[in-house]
Amino acid sequence: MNAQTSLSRFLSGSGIPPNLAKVLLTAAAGGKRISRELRRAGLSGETGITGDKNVQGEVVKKMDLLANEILVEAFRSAGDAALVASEEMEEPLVLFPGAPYSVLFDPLDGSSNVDTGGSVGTIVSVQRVPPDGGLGRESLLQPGSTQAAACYLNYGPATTLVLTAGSGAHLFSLDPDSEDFILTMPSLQIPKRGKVYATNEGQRAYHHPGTRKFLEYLQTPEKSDGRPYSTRYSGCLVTDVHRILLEGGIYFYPADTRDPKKPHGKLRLLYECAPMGMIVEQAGGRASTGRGPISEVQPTQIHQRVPLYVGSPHEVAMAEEFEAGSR
Ligand code: AHM
Ligand code: MG
Repeated sequence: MNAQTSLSRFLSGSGIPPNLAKVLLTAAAGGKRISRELRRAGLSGETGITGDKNVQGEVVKKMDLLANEILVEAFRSAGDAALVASEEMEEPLVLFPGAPYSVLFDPLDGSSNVDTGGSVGTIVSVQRVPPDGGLGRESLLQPGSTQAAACYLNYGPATTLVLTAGSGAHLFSLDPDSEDFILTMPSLQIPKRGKVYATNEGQRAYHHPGTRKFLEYLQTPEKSDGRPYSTRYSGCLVTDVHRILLEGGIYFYPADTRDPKKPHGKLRLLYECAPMGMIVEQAGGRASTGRGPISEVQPTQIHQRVPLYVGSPHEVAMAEEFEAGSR
């Protein structure tokens, strides 16, 4: 593939089932619209909050809702998703019964960055509709290992799309002139280890002892193995994982004691952790709850939260040892 392979050309030559390719193209088209709206948000009055809270009790930004509408409408007009579920919708929405795939998304990940010019993202998980064709919310309670595809868009200085349909993870850059996604890094390989960690250290007081010990270890100088690590934390999972995918290291959002109603941390399994995990694993990295692979967690609720440790194999294995108390 050369530098001018467009997303549609890549997908049509990739052996990905045409219906699945279509779902990924719809997600990319939605992402393109979100990227456009983000660039003009300050002008169009789409900054700030709506005054409402979402189903999870979190403050909703105007851009959260706009991004959600854009994606729902993209899938509605494309006709290629049976069911869509989102961080911003309490219940899944039936769109096209009979379509072979369902889609779950976080329309605007890291949206607290929008008003201050920071990077944000979109995360999409694509699931197969179960063979019985049932479209209840239970049909979406599938472990990450069975995802058909996943992608994320990072809206930073450039808009970047990273996708996998189970054979490698591939990076596309949005060409602002042609408005095409162009393949710029095929078959990504995450470095086996890195020099960076991303986590919200302000929450240290709420961390469990294993997490604290892990952090202390990363921060302790030891020239022979490259410590101390550096912190890079943007407040956007997509942006932080994107850096780690390219340069190595670990992102983690652990279980903590901050909110007794959220004993498993903050991030949602089905539309944040599972798809980001699939992408990183397809690039040779790992995604864990700290106890085992994210991809093996059997979901019990659509908006379920899990602890997440994702990145280079070396750092994720180390995190698991600290969380298990074996070091
Ligand atoms: P969001 O989907 O509502 O934006 O929440 C997820 C975000 C992640 O992108 C980010 O890593 C994390 O929440 C930041 O949370 P905190 O402010 O607790 O560090
Ligand atoms: Mg999010």
